[in-house]
Amino acid sequence: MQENFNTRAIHGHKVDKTLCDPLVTPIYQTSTFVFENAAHGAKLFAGEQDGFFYTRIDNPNSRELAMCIADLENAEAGVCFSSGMGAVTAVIWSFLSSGAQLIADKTLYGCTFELFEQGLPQYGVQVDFTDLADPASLEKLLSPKTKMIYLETPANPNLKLIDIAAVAKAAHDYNPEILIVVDNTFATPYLQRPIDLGADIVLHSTTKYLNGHGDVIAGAVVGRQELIADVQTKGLRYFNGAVLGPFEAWLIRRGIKTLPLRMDRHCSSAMKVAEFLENHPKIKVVYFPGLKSHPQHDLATRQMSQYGAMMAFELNATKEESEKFINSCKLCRLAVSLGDCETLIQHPASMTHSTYGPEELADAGISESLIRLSVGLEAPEDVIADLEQALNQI
Ligand code: 7XF
Repeated sequence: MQENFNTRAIHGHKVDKTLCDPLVTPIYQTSTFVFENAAHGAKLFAGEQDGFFYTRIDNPNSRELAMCIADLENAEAGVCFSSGMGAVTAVIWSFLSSGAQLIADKTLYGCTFELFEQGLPQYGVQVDFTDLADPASLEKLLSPKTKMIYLETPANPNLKLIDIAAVAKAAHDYNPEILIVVDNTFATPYLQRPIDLGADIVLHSTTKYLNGHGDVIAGAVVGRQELIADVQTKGLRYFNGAVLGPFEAWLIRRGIKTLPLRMDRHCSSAMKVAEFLENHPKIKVVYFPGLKSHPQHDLATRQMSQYGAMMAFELNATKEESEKFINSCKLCRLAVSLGDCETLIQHPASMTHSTYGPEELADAGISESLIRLSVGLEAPEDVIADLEQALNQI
């Protein structure tokens, strides 16, 4: 034991790690890990031996979470990020370079759209937006430069679906090297597993259902081992450095334990809310894959095990009345994000999708009057009662 107070304050007494076997993996809140000796450090850096040495490179909590999500998605490997956008950009930087062509569906989360539309052309990447729900439109765009196809299904914010197996088959028949990237945030692996349908890479904003409690921003990417090694070494390690902190990883790992229970409840409540809205005279249209009126209800039944808990709708009302309706909701909180215990309501055209111009919104099938609802875990009759009283205000 050191004699000096300052030194004792720093090195103190360390608990004997062999005395316990924690049920839950502890939070490894440390930036660096001590080497056994110089040779050990050199081996870890050279990749000749597995182990943790610096939290930006890898950390036990983020690795455990990444492996858990990969397992649930039937993927070989995974890597976590400090945001969903960190995950999106890491995939882009890892696989696309100047001269490459990216074919993307035109209905995407607003910041993903902005990255593709404004950001990537700056680096010489050709981006073609199309409606991937129409397989013929994809075949027209495929070219020797096509490196990646990117889609969300169900798409944010209008719940458009894309047949993952059909897109993967058309692209891979043309060139098996084309990477099919699916943002599976809205469905989660509990409802839909894109890798089983032919996708190469699946990514998530784990901010949403996987964490499930509205208290974390994070992302993840899963896929084949060799692809994830690229995302980890290029995308994460030096292109964007958007590493997930140990505490956030720990929280999301905890959230995933109840993912199936939460999703079952989210889905059954959402069905009740969607039916209520569809039958209300002040509602013009409801977009929810579980309703028979959804144009792709059959695809939803084939591709997803349940219909999720995201929906969008339009009122038979003026812009001012729609705004009054949103402002009148009390239990349904007026906020972006989704997949939380709390029901969240928001206006995509002026919020999550304000990166789209008016013509781009129309082209992407995002009406200016669309309202998006993320049905939470409250008693569904209370959510319905809140929507009803808000509808009564207009
Ligand atoms: O970086 P984030 O964790 O916020 O995730 C980005 C992201 C990626 N993919 C999809 C399908 C998403 O929905 C998001 C984030 N969406 C939030 C929303 O639509 O409410 C962002 C609020 S501005």
